[in-house]
Amino acid sequence: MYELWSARGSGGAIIEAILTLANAPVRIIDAPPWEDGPHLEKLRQVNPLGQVPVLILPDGTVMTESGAMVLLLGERHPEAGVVPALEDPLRPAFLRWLFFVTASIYATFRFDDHPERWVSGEDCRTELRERVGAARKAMLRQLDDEAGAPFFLGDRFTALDLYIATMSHWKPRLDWVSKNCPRLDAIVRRIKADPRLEGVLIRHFG
Ligand SMILES: N[C@@H](CCC(=O)N[C@@H](CS)C(=O)NCC(=O)O)C(=O)O
Repeated sequence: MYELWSARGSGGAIIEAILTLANAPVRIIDAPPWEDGPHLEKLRQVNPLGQVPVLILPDGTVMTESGAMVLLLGERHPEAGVVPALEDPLRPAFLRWLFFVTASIYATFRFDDHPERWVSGEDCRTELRERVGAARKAMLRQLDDEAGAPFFLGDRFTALDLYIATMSHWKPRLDWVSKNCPRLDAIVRRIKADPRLEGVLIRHFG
């Protein structure tokens, strides 16, 4: 049995969706990093960054970093169909954009969600928020330019579509994505209409 430390509306939705597609048993532990409580200390014990998702494998191995979890679950549960296999010609593009969404986009939220961790003074914090927000919008536009249809990689559904469906709910939020990133918006709608994922996505995003 897997154990997933997650929180409503977080990137834990991506990992939960993959485990659902794989039909893999999982125990979900609600550990919202943005709420005070005794869970925070426990979360820091498994992930010193205090971030979710954290995936504990059936043998007790702790994994942080959603991109690493996606690749591992893709290997262990190929039936979930979310990671192109080694010989698949789509694999290089998948890897490129998986690292783009995780290392370049997802990683930015820790800066404008918590500017006080990085700079002091309200002016600096406002500027940091604005610059990170603008950089993120530019990256979302780049992602939109590269997006295929009906899925990011064309005919093939992958974990990239789960990241797009999840992250589009975060800043600058779904309304902005709908207006500025029509291809991403179409992917979000497509993923939300997938009956296999309805339970997970409604639980996380309503
Ligand atoms: N690089 C990490 C990013 C994880 C992350 O930023 N998670 C957010 C929730 S969606 C979080 O826990 N934020 C709280 C914080 O950074 O303090 C990953 O891909 O898993």
